[in-house]
Amino acid sequence: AIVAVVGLGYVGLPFAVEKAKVGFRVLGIEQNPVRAEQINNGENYISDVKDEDLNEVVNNGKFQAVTNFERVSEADVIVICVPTPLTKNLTPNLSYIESVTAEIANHLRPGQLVTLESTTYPGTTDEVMLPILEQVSGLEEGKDFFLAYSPERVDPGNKRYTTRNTNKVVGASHPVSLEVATLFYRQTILHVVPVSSAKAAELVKVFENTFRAVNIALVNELTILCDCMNLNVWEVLDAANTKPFGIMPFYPGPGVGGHCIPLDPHYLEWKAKEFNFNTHFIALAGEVNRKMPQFVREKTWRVLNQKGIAPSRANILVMGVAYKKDLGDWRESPSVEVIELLLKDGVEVIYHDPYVTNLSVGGFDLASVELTDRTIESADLVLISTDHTEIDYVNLIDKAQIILDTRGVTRHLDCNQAKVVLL
Ligand code: SAJ
Repeated sequence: AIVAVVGLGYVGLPFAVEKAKVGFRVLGIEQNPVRAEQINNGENYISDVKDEDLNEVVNNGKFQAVTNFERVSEADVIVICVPTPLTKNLTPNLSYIESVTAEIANHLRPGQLVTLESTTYPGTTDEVMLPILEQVSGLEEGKDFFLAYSPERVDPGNKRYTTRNTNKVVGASHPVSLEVATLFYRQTILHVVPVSSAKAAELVKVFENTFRAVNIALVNELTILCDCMNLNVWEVLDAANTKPFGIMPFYPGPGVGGHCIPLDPHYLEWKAKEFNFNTHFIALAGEVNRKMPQFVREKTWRVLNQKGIAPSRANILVMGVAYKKDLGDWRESPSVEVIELLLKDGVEVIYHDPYVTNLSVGGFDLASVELTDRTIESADLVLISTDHTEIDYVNLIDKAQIILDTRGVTRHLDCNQAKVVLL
């Protein structure tokens, strides 16, 4: 069978390589010619994809990338993994989905299955894509062709859960379409969970990420409260976790980054307004999470002042700029926002991140400094902003003058914690 994957980013490329590895012929349709070229040369650009896997499927002819839809009618299944960004005022921008759907509609033929994987508001598949596909092709969904929605659940940097062993929810409004889509996904994914409509599957996805955003906001709010009450929020959370079944593993941080958690809940908020329904949790979670970089900046000031150092004369070593640990993605990273705030205060900031060699923030171009004892000792304050696993935190505590740990990564270390201030 031939699978077309539209959009070869951090969702599409791992999916395409997985399918090609198990024997599907995969036609990648990628609008960016540079990326298409890289793929056909076996050059990998997504860290969750193994270079050798990409090379194997490109060299054995199972996977190739093109930049247009001319050959999409060859495919039995067309999987759409294009971005669904939000505009500045948090309204969904479906332009990518609409344009690729129109292209597919022009080449649609009987027997094809089309599935959407991009995170979007409930209703996109049935209310936006279906009309375009039927009207332009003249074919009938559920009879001539099949349409379904199946959200990706890739967790960037997670080595344990991959595309193959992460449970896959699939939804379609027509029972035959649901049957066809479920069969397709079951060929490469261990556990597929069908639901009764595309809308339900769309809601599952935005709810999952809303759940994370709300719970992260809850522990962030607790952090600010503990700061007022001079309590250690990490001690409180760890002790609360001793409850049978514990509380979910959510922990404070300098804010919420990445392209999913800060944004996805607003798809639900936007759709709910159609029914004059206010999703208070979503708005509040966004508000609390967006406050955290400012809170880290204020706490940094306080720690410096307690040492008699004016922020404008301080030099700070920031440890970690990626939006979360053990990966190099620093776009929409709260750590970068903290750096920008400190630079505006006149603080001299240097950073070390094993995954991010260069960074441009607030008009400055910074490069990751080499982590020598000298670099650590000469900083007035070391700010741990991303808790990469490979850092030697015991040595960091030993050599640093003072540490502000915004991730609680040092709290269980068996060493002198006198120099550590926890968020
Ligand atoms: N964060 C906290 N405290 C926490 C958890 C996360 O401050 O307790 C921060 C992280 O540092 C990061 C941000 O929130 O800056 C988002 O982290 P994340 O791991 O929730 O989000 P992503 O975007 O890396 O990946 C998530 C996936 N996460 C997990 O499965 C753990 C999953 O929800 C989605 O599949 C994915 O977003 C997506 O693409 O929607």
